[in-house]
Amino acid sequence: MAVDLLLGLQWGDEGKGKIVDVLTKDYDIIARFQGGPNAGHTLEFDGIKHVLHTIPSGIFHQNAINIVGNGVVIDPVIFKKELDNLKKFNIDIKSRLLISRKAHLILPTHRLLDAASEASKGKAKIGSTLKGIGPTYMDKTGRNGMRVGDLELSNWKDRYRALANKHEAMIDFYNVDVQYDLKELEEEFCDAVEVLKTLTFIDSEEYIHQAQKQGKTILAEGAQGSLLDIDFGTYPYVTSSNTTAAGACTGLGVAPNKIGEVLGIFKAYATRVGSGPFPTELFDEVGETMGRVGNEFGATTGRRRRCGWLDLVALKYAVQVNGVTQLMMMKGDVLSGFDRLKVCTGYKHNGETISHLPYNIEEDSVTPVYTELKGWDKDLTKLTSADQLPENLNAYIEFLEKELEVPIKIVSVGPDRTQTIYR
Ligand code: 2SA
Ligand code: MG
Repeated sequence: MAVDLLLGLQWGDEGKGKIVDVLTKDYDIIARFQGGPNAGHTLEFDGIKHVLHTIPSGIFHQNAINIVGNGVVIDPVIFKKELDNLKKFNIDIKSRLLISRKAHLILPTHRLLDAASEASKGKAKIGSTLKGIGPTYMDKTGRNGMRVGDLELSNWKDRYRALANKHEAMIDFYNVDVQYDLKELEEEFCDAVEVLKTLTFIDSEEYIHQAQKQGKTILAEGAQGSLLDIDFGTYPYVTSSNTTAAGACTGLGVAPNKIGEVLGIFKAYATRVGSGPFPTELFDEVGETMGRVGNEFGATTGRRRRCGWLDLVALKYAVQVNGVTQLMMMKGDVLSGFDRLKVCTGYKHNGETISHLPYNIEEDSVTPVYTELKGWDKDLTKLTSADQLPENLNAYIEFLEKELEVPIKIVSVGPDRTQTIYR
């Protein structure tokens, strides 16, 4: 069986966690392929809200196997906290959650390096989640990293020490004010490593290959969004992994010809957390309302998310880079009550109107060109089927489908599992 992908098409926080949870009933295996505890995947059902960071969003389903793939970076300390939060749900973690030996480890000093790097950048900081993501991927590509499989070696602490020593020298080099008690952090790290070691480590590419041969259905769950991709995002204001479709191939060891459906998920408006360009950002009451009604706060850091109109230029780019075959529109309910809605369908750039994403989308380089559509008033949160959607929302959806040339198959009308409409 081919592996289906579920990807965020904007700057993250599109609602991937919710959709994976909704779709898991159709899949045997859910696999994360990139990112780490910078992600905040929010799931709501039975009146409880869960936030996952490293653990795949299929964990609440009894029959699904969840895999943390080789492309992911794991912080044992945060991982342990996630496991602690799950304890009360009596999930058989050992048989349902499998970890790739090739996934890299986030050390406490990676987190400190992230903080030092951000502090040294001053106003130009990336606005990272300070989870050590960048420095860990730097060690991976620099061929210095520690992997989960290394924890099976008797001398793993020596390897840890050698890498941490190097990091300490690098932190000094930054010459910024980062306060820390490394001894305490190391104790916490070593305790958490022991917990991690109680889980099942696997060669996940082999496991997935065999599962495919046996006809198992597999969904690869992306984290962050396409515009935060290290290659195709708004560099340098991006995360340090490939969040796009190709990242699932390298992050799980799945061949490109074994990829099936590519499910692209987007919000009916746009948000961004952290620094970096955002052409359709709103600084007025409209943006403020989107943030308030949509509860737009970082699920990992609690930071307020910036809000703006839907950017179809950027969304088309993401659809193209990922080869999206089906779209899912989230948070349409948040737009209820606006008289008119704007959608960015082009940019003014160097005196021309363009409909593709140029190299630079910094503020003074592009000005959005908007198409206006009629809004709707109806509260969508109680709707259960597509025939109940208000006319103007249908017109909004059809406009987007025409522009993006991909069908919108799911319209989400609230955070709960049940608030999901199929078209
Ligand atoms: P990092 O920590 O090195 O990956 O940060 C680099 C940039 O990537 C952004 N980023 C994110 N953007 C949206 N959502 C993310 N996850 C959390 C959430 C974020 C939070 O679900 O809300 O709680 O703040 C996420 N992770 C990374 C980050 O803001 C930087 O712009
Ligand atoms: Mg999120």
